Amino acid sequence: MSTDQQFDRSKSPVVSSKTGNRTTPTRSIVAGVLAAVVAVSVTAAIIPSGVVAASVVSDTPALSVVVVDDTGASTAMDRGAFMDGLEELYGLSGKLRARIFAPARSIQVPVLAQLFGDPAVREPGVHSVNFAAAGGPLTVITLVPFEEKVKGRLGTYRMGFWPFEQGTARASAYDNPPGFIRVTRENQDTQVSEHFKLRDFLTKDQATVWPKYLVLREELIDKLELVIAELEATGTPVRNVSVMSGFRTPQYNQQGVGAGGRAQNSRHQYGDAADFFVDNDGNGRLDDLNGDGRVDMRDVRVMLDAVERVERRYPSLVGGAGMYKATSAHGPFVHVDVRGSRARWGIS
Ligand SMILES: [Ca+2]
Ligand SMILES: [Ca+2]
Repeated sequence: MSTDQQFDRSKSPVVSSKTGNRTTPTRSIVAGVLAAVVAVSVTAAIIPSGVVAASVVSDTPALSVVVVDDTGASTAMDRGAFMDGLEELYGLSGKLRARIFAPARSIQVPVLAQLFGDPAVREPGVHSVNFAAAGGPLTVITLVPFEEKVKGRLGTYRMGFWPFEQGTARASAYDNPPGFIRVTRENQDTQVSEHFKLRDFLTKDQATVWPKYLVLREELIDKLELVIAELEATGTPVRNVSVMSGFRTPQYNQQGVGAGGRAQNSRHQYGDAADFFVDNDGNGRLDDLNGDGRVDMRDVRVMLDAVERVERRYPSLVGGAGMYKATSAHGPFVHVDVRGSRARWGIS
């Protein structure tokens, strides 16, 4: 069964993640980070070329962040702004390591604006900073505007045309994406969250063409991380998740449209869908998650049940989910997306 049947039910626009319940995971991260800040002075430095340096300094009881730009001027942030920034930074899962911005949009997260500097992040690109207070690199991604796609291409990378461009989009969730992440050989391993890298979501074609371009939504990454956390909390250890299919350019998606295949308006074209499976043993197929000695739809069900619990807890991340059987081409897997309304298919 394809996702086509589900498309007509999804008329409502994507719900902003800001309306979600952001209690436990984020707060524990904030508390953890604050503990680290109180314990030691922490320094962050831009990795590639120095735009700003930032220090998080402890001055108990007041905490402040001091940011130094490349002219030597320093700016202090108060504790409240720092707290707000951190809570925004890591998503509902507390595990995001990259934030994605449209080029026209100024950075809404104060701590990021301070850390990265506004001029630097207005340039489309993948900007990383080693932020020790957060336990590792953080990345601000500024999108290449959608309008830079010409005749279905960006440079030599083929993308095709989105449903809205072809006049077939029927809901605001199917508007053109705001822009693209430029993925290079050098930045493809950038960690977008604890478990995922940029490369995990790339369309699986045009292997020799660089740079490649990617549509990816933070809400999807956040949801995948929450599903992993849910699996772990309920007795399924997760050391490796394989994303079989993340973003699909429209030209690539189109090749598989048809009976039993991909949907014309597949969410994969919007960067908010992933077909994935837990693969701790790294053999390229789903593991025996329920421990009954077989790999089948019951193991897909374990993943789906975790998705259901995550959606109940975080209504802002609601979306589609489907179970898929093994074929000669692939093992069983689950599809999830964050289209903004509930859709289910292939459930057994
Ligand atoms: Ca496996
Ligand atoms: Ca099993």
